[in-house]
Amino acid sequence: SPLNDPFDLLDISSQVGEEERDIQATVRAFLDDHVRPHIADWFETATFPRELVPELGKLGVLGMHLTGYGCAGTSATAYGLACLELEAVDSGLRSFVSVQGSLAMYSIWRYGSEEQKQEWLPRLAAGEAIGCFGLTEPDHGSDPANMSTRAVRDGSDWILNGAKMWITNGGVADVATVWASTEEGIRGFLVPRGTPGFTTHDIKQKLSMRASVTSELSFADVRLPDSARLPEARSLGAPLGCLNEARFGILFGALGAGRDSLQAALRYADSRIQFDRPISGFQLTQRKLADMAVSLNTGMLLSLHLAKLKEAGRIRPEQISIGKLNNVRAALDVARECRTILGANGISLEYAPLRHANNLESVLTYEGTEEIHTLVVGQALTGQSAFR
Ligand code: TGC
Ligand code: FAD
Repeated sequence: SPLNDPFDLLDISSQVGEEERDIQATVRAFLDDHVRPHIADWFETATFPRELVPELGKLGVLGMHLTGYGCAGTSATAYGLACLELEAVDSGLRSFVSVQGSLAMYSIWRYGSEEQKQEWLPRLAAGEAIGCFGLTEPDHGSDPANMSTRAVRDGSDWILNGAKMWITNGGVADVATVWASTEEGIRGFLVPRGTPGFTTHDIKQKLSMRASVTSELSFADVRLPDSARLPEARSLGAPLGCLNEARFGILFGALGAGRDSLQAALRYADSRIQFDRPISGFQLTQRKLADMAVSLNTGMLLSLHLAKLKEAGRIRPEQISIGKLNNVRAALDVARECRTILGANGISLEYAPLRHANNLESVLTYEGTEEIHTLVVGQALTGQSAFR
C-alpha cells in the first residue's frame, strides 16, 4: 500500500517517469555514499567540500536541465528531484548546484554570446570551473532595481565599481556573473577570478549554510572588454529570469530537507521510550507526524504540477512564487517540529533536523524573501503592487 511510505502517501511517485526516477535514485545513491557520512562535520567546521565539485560534474547535475555545451538536458522534473535529493543531505549542497546550474550557467546559456558559452559552459558543467551570481548588494537586497554597482563605458571597455553581498560560491568561483546599472539600463558582465580590481571576502560566523561558501565581491575600477557583457541581457528582467530557474529547483529542494527531518523524527519516535512506551504512540506525537507528512506530500504534489507546467513551457513567475513560498515555509515548519520530537537530542548535530532548520532560514530569505513572494501573489490577486 502506498501508505507504507510516509513520503509518498498519495502514490505520487507513480506519476514520475521511469527515467526521472532512475536519475533521482542515482543522485541519492551517490550522496549516501560520498556526502551524507561527512555532512555534519563539514557543517560544524564550516567546510565547503570543493573536491566534490568534479564528482558532481560527473554525476551530471551541474546545469542538468540545460541543453548542449556538455549539459545533460534532462526534464524539469528530473532537475527538481535531483535538487530534492541534494537538499535532503544539506541545503548548502543544493545551493552550490542551484547557483552553478540555474544562476551562473543559466545566465550564460540564456543571455551569453556563443564565445561566452563555448568558453564557460562545458567547464562549468564538468565541475572544472565554479560560477557565482552577484545580484544582492550590501544596501539593496529585495530591491535590486535600485542597485548601486555601476558600469560605465570607457572607449570600447567598461569600468565596473561597487560591491555584491551574500554571494554563494563567491570566494571559490572562477567566474562571476555580475549585474550592474549602466546608462543603458541593467546589464550583466562575466568577471573572471583574478581580474585586476576584483576581490572577494568570505562571510564568517554563519549559523546557517555552514557547508557552503558565502562571500562579498568588491569591484574597484575593474576594466572589462565589451565581450565580457552578456549581450542578450537588457533589463532587470534578465537576472529575474535566472531567479525563476533557481526558485524552481528550490521548491523541490526544500522538500528534501523536510523529508530527511521527518525520517529522523519517525525513527526516533519509534525507538524512544518514555512512560513505558514509544513516544510514537502518543497522540500529540502522532498529530505532529501526520501534519508533517500531509504537508510534505501536498508540497510534492504542488512541485510535480509546477514541473509539468514548466515542461509545457507555460509556467508563470507568480506560480513559481506560490511553490517557493509554500514549500520552503512547510519545510522549515517540519524541520523545527521534528526537532521537538527529538527532545534534547534534537540540538545535537548528530541528528539532521536542526541543521536543516538553520539552513532553511537562509532558504526562506534568499531567492526572494517570504514577504516578497507573498507580495508577488498579492499583486497577481489584486493587480496592485505593494512593493513600493
Ligand atoms: P518589476 O518592475 O516588477 O520588473 C522589472 C522587469 O523584470 C520583469 N520581471 C520578471 N522577469 C522574469 N521573471 C520574473 N520573476 C520577473 N519579475 C519581474 C518585469 O516584467 C519587468 O520587465 P521589463 O521588461 O518591463 O523591464 O520589478 P520591481 O523592481 O518592482 O521588483 C519586483 C520584485 C520585488 C519581485 C523583484 O525585484 C524581486 O524578485 N526581488 C527579490 C530579489 C531576489 O530574489 N534576489 C535574489 C538574489 S540571488 C539569490 O538569492 C541566490 S541564493 C541561491 C542559492 O544559494 O541557492
Ligand atoms: P532586505 O531586502 O533588506 O529585507 C529585510 C526584511 O524586509 C525582509 O524580511 C524582507 O522580506 C522585508 N522587506 C523588504 N522589502 C519589503 C517590502 N517591499 N514589503 C515587505 N517587506 C519587505 N544573493 C545573490 O545575489 N547571489 C547569491 O548567490 C546569494 N546567496 C545567498 C546565500 C545566503 C546563505 C543568503 C542568506 C543570502 C544570499 N543572497 C544571494 C542574498 C539574498 O538574495 C538576499 O538576502 C535576499 O534577496 C533579501 O535581501 P536582504 O537580505 O538585503 O534583505
